[in-house]
Amino acid sequence: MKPTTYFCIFAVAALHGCGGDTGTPAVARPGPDPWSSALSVARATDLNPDPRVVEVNLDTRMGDWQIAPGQRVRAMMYNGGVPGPLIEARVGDTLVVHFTNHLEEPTTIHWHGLRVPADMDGAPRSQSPVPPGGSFEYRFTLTDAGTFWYHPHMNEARQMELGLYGAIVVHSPDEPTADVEGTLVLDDVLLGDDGQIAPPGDLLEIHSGRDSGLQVINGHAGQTLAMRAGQRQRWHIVNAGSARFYRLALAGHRFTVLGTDGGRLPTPRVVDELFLVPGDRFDVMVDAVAAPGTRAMLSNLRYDRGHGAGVFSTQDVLQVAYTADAALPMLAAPTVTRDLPALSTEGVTPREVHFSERVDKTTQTVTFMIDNAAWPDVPVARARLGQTQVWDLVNESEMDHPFHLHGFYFQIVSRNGVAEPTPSWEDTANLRGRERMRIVFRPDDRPGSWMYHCHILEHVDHGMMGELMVER
Ligand SMILES: [Cu+2]
Repeated sequence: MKPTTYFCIFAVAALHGCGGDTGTPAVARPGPDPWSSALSVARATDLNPDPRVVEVNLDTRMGDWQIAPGQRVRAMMYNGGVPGPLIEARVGDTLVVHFTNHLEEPTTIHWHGLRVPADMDGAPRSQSPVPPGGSFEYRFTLTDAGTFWYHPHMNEARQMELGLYGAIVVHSPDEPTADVEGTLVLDDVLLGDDGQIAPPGDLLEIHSGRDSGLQVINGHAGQTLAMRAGQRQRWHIVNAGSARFYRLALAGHRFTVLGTDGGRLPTPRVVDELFLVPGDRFDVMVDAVAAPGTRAMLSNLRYDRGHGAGVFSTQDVLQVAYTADAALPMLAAPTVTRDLPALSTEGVTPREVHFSERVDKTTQTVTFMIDNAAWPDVPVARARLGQTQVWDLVNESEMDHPFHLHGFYFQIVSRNGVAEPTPSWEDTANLRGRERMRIVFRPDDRPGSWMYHCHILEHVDHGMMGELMVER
């Protein structure tokens, strides 16, 4: 069977209906030829004929990753690819993953953004590592539509830099119409003098996080994405980089944001830029407003993530090349909505969580801390089921720390006392240098041990992680 791809022609209307859209012109809208570029990545093969069960085999092994034409590096791979296979399902489906670890070191799979039971979360204190040669069956219900991803939760800075990550897209029954739908997994890979992925670096790299190297999308450098004038493309974007922040802009185009980490926004939002910290996702529409035969660059704009860390200069991420085909009529703006009320924080005493760092130049070590302690010594935070949690995340350092909470989506209430304009469900959000960010969430099911941490992989590896114990 010919595998479908990360970037494929997707008759979304036919597969999922086109509820939510109005005013769609009644014209045939052929897509371009199927992508033959390296943007294509295999989709996981569903072994189960039951339409409500997606059952896949997934393994980790060492292999050769063709990162650019003529350039191969030794890598860790899911099912022999980087990224791992795209897992696609519908909300309400059961996902079953038969996982086998063929690496020479233990690993786990964390389902970033999926609201799974604690013992399926692949995190420390909730799952034993899968040893070399070992297997584990992950089985859970997909409760939310959106863009998610999977990756190890052990030796993150090494295993993820070496290629262990993949995307998950969970569709809802009322998907808006797009001509083409695909997934873009962003990463950058640092190569050493020997042409291989560089081993973990020095104090400076641990401090800033690995945020340089070859820019890759869906595992390959120097990509080009075809677009037809008038077309509407839907991009599911995942930032799988170790420490790279993205401020994405596509010259001459705007993005219509349908959703973020925890699925749809209350209404779509039209923006010029998408800001993704490590671990972040976006679900966006891109309307092809330029002329046939033209080109546009998807760029990562300059961003300063704080004193002592890197200042990113503008970099090219993806070339967009318009085909010569005549322009299609533009589609009306998508009108999908979601009932997403702001969670009340009334009567809840906020819990302060402090993020800080300590550099010891004598011993050449750096420690990243939560509440003045490094994992595994960070005091356990406790919460009861149904009890609203208001956390004030206080960054005592000058540099940004992208905050990730396992198990539950949160809303950002305010930053430095300034209220966020629109509620959204997030599992990853940037905590800026010296910022106080208030978040609210309610663990109303799934008791157990849940991690919260900085998603700069070098920082989580060097202590910036804590545990939330949710009790009945
Ligand atoms: Cu950090």
